Amino acid sequence: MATDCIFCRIVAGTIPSTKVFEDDRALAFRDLHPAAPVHVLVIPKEHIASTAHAVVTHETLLGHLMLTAAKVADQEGLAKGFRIVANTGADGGQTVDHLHLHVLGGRSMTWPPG
Ligand code: IU
Repeated sequence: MATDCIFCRIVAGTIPSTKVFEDDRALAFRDLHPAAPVHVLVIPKEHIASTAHAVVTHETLLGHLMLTAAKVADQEGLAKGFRIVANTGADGGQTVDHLHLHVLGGRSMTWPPG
């Protein structure tokens, strides 16, 4: 855990969140500022700063996060489709330095994103 990391604090429960899924390796909670009718963040409980900081020992965990994102989408009723986003680094639009997958759905998405 990184003590100065907001998402680590959410994992620890010292900052509240609206959880939609949790297991031993991952947590999914509703984004505080939703950009779509459904907007959930899927994070590893282990602190990894971004996808650019992931290493080969995280391979199974990264797969688990992707499967968790799909499970959350199913749980949220997004049968018509959804988008999974991993903003990475400053130019990627990442604002919280704890790896996270955005699961967005409930409306038709546009492409390319801004
Ligand atoms: P980004 O990809 O790093 O930009 O996404 C961070 C997201 O975390 C963003 O959508 C915020 O609204 C969201 N968020 C949150 O849900 N709760 C928080 O306490 C903080 C950010 I700080």
